[in-house]
Amino acid sequence: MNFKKSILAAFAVAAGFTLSPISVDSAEAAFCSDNPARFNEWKQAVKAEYKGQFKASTLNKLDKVKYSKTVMKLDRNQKSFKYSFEKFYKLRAGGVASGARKRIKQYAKYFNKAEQQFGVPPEIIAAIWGLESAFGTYKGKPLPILESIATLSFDCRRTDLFSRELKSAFVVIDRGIYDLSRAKGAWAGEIGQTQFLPSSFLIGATDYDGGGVDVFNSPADVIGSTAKWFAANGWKRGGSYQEGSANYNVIKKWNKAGVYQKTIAKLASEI
Ligand SMILES: [Ca+2]
Repeated sequence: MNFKKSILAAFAVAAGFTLSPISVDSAEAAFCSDNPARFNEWKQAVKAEYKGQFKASTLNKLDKVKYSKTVMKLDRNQKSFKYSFEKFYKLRAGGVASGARKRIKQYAKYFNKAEQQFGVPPEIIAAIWGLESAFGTYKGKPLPILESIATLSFDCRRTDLFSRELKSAFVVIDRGIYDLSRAKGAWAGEIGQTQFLPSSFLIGATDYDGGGVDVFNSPADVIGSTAKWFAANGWKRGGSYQEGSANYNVIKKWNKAGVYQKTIAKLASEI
């Protein structure tokens, strides 16, 4: 019997659940629900779905993962960017330029290496590093990454997106790049000091100082990995990155919010 159909048939009779069959290009979720009651069954379904594709040890990382009510609460209470660019810039970019210059000096070796290897200038990487985590000094209240991603994948609001991210997280673990089951990040499962989602982390992950890729603790790896992501997304060496340029289009891929994109470009030119 087709596993997915049987799962859907089995749950279709359960009243009170939002169930949707999902079709994701390269990742498929068994079902989704906005009620935590079936989370454990969902985890088993996901493990069955990926059996043979990933090591058992990778898929077993799901066993201890719990449904996160905190993540759901934060997901439902999101405030959209209503700020004008001027206000957003003042709030987010204030004071970042001087910190960025300091890091560019301090980690010149890695910034230079990244520019040579990937063509991405230090000020772009430093602007993002500063905006995303105040150069790793802002920790907030970190949540277990795999728990956040699994909960958002199970939930019906953004199942497609987070089912892909969950699959990417399995790839990261399976290849031994980083054990995300032991890592914490912002509530949507962001990884490291420049806040990669798992799919972006897979593209960027670079080890610049030995010892494996660690974008949580190693500034060298943060710099190398962020630069590699930009190069992989089409960054043109030596090109302008102001609005309308080819490189600005790469900045747009980093973050969907227009005010944030403008902030990156303006802050980088200030640095
Ligand atoms: Ca490293």
